[in-house]
Amino acid sequence: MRNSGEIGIIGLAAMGQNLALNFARKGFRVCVYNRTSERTEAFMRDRVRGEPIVPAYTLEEFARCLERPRRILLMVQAGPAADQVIEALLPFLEPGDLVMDGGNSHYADTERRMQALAARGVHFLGIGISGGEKGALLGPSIMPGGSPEAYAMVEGMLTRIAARSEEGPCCAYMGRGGAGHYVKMVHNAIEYAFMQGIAEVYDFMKTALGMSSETIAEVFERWNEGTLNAFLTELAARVLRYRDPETGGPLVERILDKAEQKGTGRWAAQSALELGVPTPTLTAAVIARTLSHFKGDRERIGAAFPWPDRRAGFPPETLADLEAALNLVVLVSFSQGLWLLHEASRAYDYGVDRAEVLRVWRAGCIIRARWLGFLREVIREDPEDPHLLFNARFRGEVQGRLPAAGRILDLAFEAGIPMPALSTAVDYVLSMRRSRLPANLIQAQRDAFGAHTYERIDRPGVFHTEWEGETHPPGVG
Ligand code: NBP
Repeated sequence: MRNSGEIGIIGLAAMGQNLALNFARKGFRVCVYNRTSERTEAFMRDRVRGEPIVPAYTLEEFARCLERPRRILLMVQAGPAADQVIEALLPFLEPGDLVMDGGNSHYADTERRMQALAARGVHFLGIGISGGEKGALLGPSIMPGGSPEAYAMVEGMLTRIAARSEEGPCCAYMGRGGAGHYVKMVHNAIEYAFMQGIAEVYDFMKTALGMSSETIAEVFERWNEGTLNAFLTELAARVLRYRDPETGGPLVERILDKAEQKGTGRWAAQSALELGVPTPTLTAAVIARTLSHFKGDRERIGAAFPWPDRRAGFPPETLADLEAALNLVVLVSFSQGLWLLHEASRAYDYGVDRAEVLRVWRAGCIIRARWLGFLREVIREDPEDPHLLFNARFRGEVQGRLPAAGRILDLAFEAGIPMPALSTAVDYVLSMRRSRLPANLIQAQRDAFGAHTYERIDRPGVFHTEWEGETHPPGVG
């Protein structure tokens, strides 16, 4: 297949293999390369069954295998590995070729790589890909960012392998520079928050209501029929039903309660803090994973910190309240993520169309949810407003669920159940609807101890006051 490969894939771990098969099964001629040749051999032997896939065992051979301009998709570990592959590949590239990074790279790395390759006349796209291994094979959600010219070189191919919803292929141009990876990062942050919300209501049902995994699975299945219809709701039910072949009991109850993360949720929280956008629920989900790691400390403190057992006497509407609470977490998480995306797009000049983002998330990706159609309508009503909460229909959905969320938080406190996603979601709404917050007292104190100045509500200007009494913390001696 010398010079005839329409697309080249570097990196043949789970994602690269499945994307190669997906492209090939859609009729594209694919060349593949992996640093360790045994992996390439195993892929060709175990998985390729007549699809138009040609292996290359050196980068030179790989570059020769592709038609010009070359279109190359990197599916290697994010971070230094992506830089190393690009560095090694460069001698074999020509101006006009296109390199795409489909890994979970940091958006700032993507911008840096894009500029470095542009200096050599090579195009670069940062592509967020969601859907996990199965999605890669059967149709992922694809979020490409970079120059429109570069995107035009692969639009036809990417939209062919993407998942499809009733609104078309789940692949669209996300914007300039690192927009694709930024959007994927926000996707993952929402995914963290959605999963945290699910984990919290599961904990409530198990710990406070004493329900079995089987019964909780039934509840998630029922919720999946309604507004909470979503990949993650469905998956929660499936996972809860799975029985451990060794013990016969639910496997989930045998799994160590330490949640891992690969960094995208943390990057989103860091970016939000840098841009000054409050995303408390997205951040709380990252922190909850971090906190879960301190298992030994939790056990030690818990043993010395008993909580009264208040399992009896829950009102009959508790399950309906819980469903409303999880809906609230989902809605608020999306609104925080979409605000972040709005501000990032402005700050970095991405030109992101958030309605298109929501369309691309409608199938093939981990945060696929029924709410996305509604959210897209809301955004389209006023695309320039950063806040979904300013939209009457969105506000109605949130407002109607707040009392239930409040009741759940009361009961959770009594039962000693932490609900960081739910409590931050409620706090966020309460804070965003308050025209006056107690930040005035914070400003007064800052001015009193550090002469940091303040503004007034009754006239313009910047003020400082010589506050009376001791305004410095006393020293020793
Ligand atoms: P991994 O993230 O586990 O990466 C393994 C691949 O990277 C192998 O092909 C490995 O080659 C290659 N690699 C490494 Br590690 N260091 C390299 C280097 N210095 N030079 C060349 N190749 C190197 O694979 P994955 O789980 O398939 O994910 C691929 C990318 O897609 C990642 O960025 C990931 O974050 C992203 N992603 C993954 C998922 C998912 O569900 N897994 C979903 C969406 C996005 P070797 O065989 O020689 O070691």
